[in-house]
Amino acid sequence: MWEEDEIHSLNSCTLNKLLQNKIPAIRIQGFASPSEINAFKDALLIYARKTSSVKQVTRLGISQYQQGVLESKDHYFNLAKEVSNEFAAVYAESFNPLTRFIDLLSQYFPDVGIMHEEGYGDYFAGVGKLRNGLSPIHVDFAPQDSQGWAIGETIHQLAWNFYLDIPSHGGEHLLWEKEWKREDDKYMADGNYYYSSEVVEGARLLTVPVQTGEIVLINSRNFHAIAEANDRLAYGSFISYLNGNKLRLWS
Ligand SMILES: O=C(O)CCC(=O)C(=O)O
Ligand SMILES: [Fe+2]
Repeated sequence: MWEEDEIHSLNSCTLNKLLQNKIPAIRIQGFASPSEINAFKDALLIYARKTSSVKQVTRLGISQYQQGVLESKDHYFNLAKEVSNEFAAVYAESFNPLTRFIDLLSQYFPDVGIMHEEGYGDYFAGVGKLRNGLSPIHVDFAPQDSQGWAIGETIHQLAWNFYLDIPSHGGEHLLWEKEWKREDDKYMADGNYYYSSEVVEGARLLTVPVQTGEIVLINSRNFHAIAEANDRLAYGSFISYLNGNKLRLWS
């Protein structure tokens, strides 16, 4: 899979290689100034609606898995409208990392936008994740659990995270050189989305240190986890590569 271990900056070539799973990650530095980061962090922590899938994560915003797959499509898209309005207020008080990121990607890819569902509207995109403890081994790949949704047609899936507050110890991103296949689900924890460590046995592990202020993009079909940390705050979404050479963001 990976042709090299190095983590490169963003350009058309690295973006295509990440989609093809030929490199492990892309790192973007200097995305926002320290004052923008602080303003955004404060606004996010005050206003964003808190929802949760596991006790280690306080989710600021919603997720298609938690409010959609586990509840219903109607529920997710009703909330998507409401929460997108709430987030517009958060951005108005600080800056809008979502449109800034879409503009940045658009410099390297012809067609980038927010994911849309026929008959329902736009997906919500851009969720905050405040973590305490470790995040277990998992993958994020919509065709695994989202048949009947437009994202079920995802060909490649990336995740981007803008790190807003990273503790000085721990919180590294753990990335295995192993792409999810249906048969791996035999290692899935009962009734949950994560896996026992047997699933990555023998696969190469890359530990990616992350820092406040930077963005890291991964191919989220690979197994990944986050090392133990307290009050680790990140913001981001998924990016689906779809037929017609499109990139579409959603959370
Ligand atoms: O915060 C991170 O480093 C990664 C979080 C994660 O699992 C994801 O964005 O899919
Ligand atoms: Fe993930």
